[in-house]
Amino acid sequence: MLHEKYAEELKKYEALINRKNQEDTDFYNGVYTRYRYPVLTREHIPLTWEYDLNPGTNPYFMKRLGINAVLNSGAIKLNGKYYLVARIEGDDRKSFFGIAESDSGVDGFRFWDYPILLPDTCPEETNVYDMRLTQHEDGYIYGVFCSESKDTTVNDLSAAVAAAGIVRTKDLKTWERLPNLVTLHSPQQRNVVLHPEFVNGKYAFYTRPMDDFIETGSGGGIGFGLCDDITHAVIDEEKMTSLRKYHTITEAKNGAGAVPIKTEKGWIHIAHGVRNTAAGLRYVIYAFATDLQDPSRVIAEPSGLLIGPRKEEREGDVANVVFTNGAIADDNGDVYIYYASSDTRVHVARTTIDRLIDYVFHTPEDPLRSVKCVEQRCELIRRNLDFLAQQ
Ligand code: M1P
Repeated sequence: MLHEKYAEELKKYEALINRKNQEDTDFYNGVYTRYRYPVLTREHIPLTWEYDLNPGTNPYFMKRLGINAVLNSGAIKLNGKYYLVARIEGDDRKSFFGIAESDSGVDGFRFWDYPILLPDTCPEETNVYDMRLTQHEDGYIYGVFCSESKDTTVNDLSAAVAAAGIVRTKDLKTWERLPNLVTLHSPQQRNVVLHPEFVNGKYAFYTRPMDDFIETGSGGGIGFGLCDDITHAVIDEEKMTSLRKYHTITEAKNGAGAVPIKTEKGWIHIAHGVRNTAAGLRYVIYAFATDLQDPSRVIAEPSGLLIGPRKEEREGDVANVVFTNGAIADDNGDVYIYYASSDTRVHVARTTIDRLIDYVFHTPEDPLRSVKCVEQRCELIRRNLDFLAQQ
């Protein structure tokens, strides 16, 4: 006999999963369409993951293994279905990955019965999160994620070491764990992305070199490096492809974000950065393009912010976090950008390849000082006023 609460909770759960998403018609910016409801939240977690359904062992129908948040998902389309590999953070603040599947890409995301069970090849690892999914031309789907371990070199229980973990699969069901990425000239890495094509016959990674767990160091930005063998990925030369610059939208880059989208004009990257403000750190999502032949070379870096947080998406002390790990470009040119807000849930924004190209290549370049930002805006206003006067 199931507990009476089970039927009640299941009804709520099914209503949530079956709820149709709607375009937010109040919002307009010409670049992308926002959707009213988040596509993944902690309420999307199946009841079987949190409750013990047997009244014999759970007479009060308690949550046994609670989930705090669902965020920062990688994204991929396979055989006509949209998949998100989400970071699922337990109430214990440790994360794991689960796969949610949808027919539309904007609603109906339902988690598979079981989360991903990664092979436990890394005994010192204490946490994993933020997996980017790359469908590589070698035939595998790769997941590159943040792997966190205790720092055993110092006598400090809170000290951690960040590395890029690598897994691969062909069907999202069976996952092979490969050794973590080694970058010979950067002690730590976070938010690393695998490029979908070989570059000069090698595997190419966008990196975010870090001096320690939090510090990006004196240089910083988005790095780029090649390696011969993905099964023992070592990058001996890491060049900076997009430097961190103070007082620009890319003030402190958090890594390459989503896997780049190939277009006729270049690779389009949708990334996130952190700005320093008097009010604290503020995350932004921006876009830039790299050269088709040499994806380490930035060819356009607009000063606009691609996606900013909506008022109603802001929450608590992480009110300014917007973060993206995944986008899906459909064959018809539609692009779905999955982004997390406030480190609690995943939203979707829809645009097209044409609009992204137009935005990235025709928005003025990232200026270096705030005075120049205003100069740019004045130039736009002047052109508009002239144009209006001619009508
Ligand atoms: O520290 C909190 C942030 O950690 C990650 O970003 P980063 O590696 O750049 O610090 C992300 O998980 C982000 O969502 C989170 O807010």
